Amino acid sequence: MKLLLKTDRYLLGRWKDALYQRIPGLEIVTFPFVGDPSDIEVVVAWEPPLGLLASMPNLKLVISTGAGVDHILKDPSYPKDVPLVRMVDPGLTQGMVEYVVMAALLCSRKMHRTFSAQARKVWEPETTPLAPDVTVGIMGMGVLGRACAGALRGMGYNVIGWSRTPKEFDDVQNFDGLDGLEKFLPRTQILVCLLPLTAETEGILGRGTFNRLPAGAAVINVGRGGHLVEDDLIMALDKGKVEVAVLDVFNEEPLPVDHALWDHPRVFLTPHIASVTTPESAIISVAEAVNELRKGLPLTNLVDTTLGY
Ligand code: NDP
Ligand code: OXD
Repeated sequence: MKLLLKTDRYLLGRWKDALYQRIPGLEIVTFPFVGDPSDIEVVVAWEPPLGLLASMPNLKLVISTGAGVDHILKDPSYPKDVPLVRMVDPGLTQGMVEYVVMAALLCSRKMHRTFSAQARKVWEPETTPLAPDVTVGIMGMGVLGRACAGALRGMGYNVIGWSRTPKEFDDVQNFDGLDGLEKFLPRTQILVCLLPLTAETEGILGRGTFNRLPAGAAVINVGRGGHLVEDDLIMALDKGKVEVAVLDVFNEEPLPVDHALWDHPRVFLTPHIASVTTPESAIISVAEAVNELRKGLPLTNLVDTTLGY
C-alpha cells in the first residue's frame, strides 16, 4: 500500500518514523515527491495543494492530520467519493483544554489590565470575579468543546454550550440551532469558538454576534480565522462591547506584520498553536483508519463532506 505524506516540514521526519513503526507494509512517499499518482491509495495530509487529491485515480482514503478538515474540503476538486477521516487524538484534546483554560483565566482575571499596568510600571490592584461568577459559552460542543467544558466546570466556571443538533449534558446547559443561539449569546460572558469552519459557520463571530453578548464580554477564537470578521471585532473592542479577545487563528496566516490586531492593547494573540497534533500520539488514530480500510470496516471519525465536518 502506497501512502503520500504531506505535513508541515518540521514534523515530516517524526510522522514518517511513526508511520513506519506503527503500520506494517506501507510504502511512504513524502510531498512534493509523489511519483506516479495512480499508485497512491492513502494520503495523510495537512493543507494539500488544490487539485492534488483529484489527480490520484486510485485514492481510497484521506486522513487529515488536523481535527478541522476545511483545509482539505476547500479544494473544489476534492473527490467526494473518497472517504475523509479527521484527527481525534487525546494529545490534541489535552492541548486544546490547556489553551482554553489558560485563555479563560486571562479573560476572567482581566490580565490585559494587569499587563498594561506592568508596562506602565503602575501598581494598580483590582479585584476580578471568581470562576463561579463567570459564564463561559462554548460554540461547538464536539470532541474539543466537550473536553474544554469539562475542564472549565472543574475550575468552577458556569459553562453553557451551543451545537447544531440538540444535546444533553449533566452540568452544562446546551442550546442548538439559530433559535438556541439567541438564548446562548446574552448569557455568555466569555465566548469560546470551537466550531469547524463550514458554509454555515463562516463569519459567525461578527457584529451580529458581538451585539448580542453582554457588554464587556471576552472572545476566544480557537476555531478558524474564517469564523471571525476581524474588522467587526476591532470595532466591538473599540466600542467596549468586547473587552478582551484571545485569538489563535486568523484569516491570513501568518498574520501580516501590519495587521491592526498585532498592536491592539486588549488582544492576546498566538500563532495557531492552541493545540498542535503530535505524530507520536496521533499515529494511533491514523493506524486505526488504515487498518479499518484494509479490513473493509466502517471508518472511525469519518467526516460528512456535505456538512463539512
Ligand atoms: P467536532 O466535529 O467534534 O465538533 C464540532 C462541533 O461544532 C459539534 O458540536 C457540532 O454540532 C458543532 N457545529 C458544527 N456546525 C455547527 C453549526 N452550524 N451550528 C452550531 N454548531 C455547529 O470538532 P472538534 O471539536 O474536534 O474540532 C472543532 C474545531 O476546532 C476544528 O474543526 C478546528 O477548526 C478547530 N481546531 C483548532 C485548533 C487550533 O490549534 N487552533 C486545533 C484543533 C482543532 P453537533 O454536535 O450538533 O454536530
Ligand atoms: C486542527 C488544527 O484542526 O491544528 O487540528 O488547527
